[in-house]
Amino acid sequence: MLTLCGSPISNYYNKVKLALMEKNVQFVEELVPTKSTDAAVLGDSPLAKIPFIRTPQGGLCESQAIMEYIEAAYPNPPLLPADPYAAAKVRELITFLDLHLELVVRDLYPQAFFGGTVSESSQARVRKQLEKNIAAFKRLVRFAPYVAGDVFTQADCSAFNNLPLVGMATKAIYGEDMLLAAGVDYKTYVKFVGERATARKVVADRKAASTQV
Ligand SMILES: N[C@@H](CCC(=O)N[C@@H](CS)C(=O)NCC(=O)O)C(=O)O
Repeated sequence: MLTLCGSPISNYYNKVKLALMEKNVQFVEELVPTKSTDAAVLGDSPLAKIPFIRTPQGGLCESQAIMEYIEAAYPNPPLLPADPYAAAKVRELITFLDLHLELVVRDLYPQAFFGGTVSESSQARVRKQLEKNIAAFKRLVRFAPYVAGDVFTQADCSAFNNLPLVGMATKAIYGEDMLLAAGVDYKTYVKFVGERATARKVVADRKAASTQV
């Protein structure tokens, strides 16, 4: 049995959780806070980031490494196309979502979500980077109706949990949702994917956990 460790308020935790549920993999959840100094946690996730999983063979961190493990260990139903090029295009899109959008906008979270402040120079730097990266993402994303095309893939596990954060954080800091402003209609997409039972469970668990913190 797999154990998914972290918190249901984390977008990367929910990326993996959505994939596990889509694949009907049996797993249990264990609440582990970020920035743990616990030796066992650091053994599985040396940067103390969440999520990480515990497998019968040992621990594993980094959400995309976990996604690849799950895909290989539980191939059905697949969340990557069989065709190597199509599968690589899904991975490419995940890189844009996780690295070029979410990781960039993350610098705004202290002020957007946690009552802190982000310097004006940092705000300006992030905005410039995001303008470029959102335009690039727009060239790749399909919304047809899923982010990579006509089937639900790993990229949807990332998009469903990351795109709303990009929208909310930019709206909070700059007064405009930079995705919508660039013509990326992720809201229709999130509503569509949000109708899946698996996505509903992710959202319900996130809301329940958010009211506890
Ligand atoms: N690249 C990592 C990112 C995970 C990540 O940043 N998780 C956040 C929570 S959403 C975290 O653990 N933050 C605390 C920290 O970075 O110390 C992944 O894909 O798993």
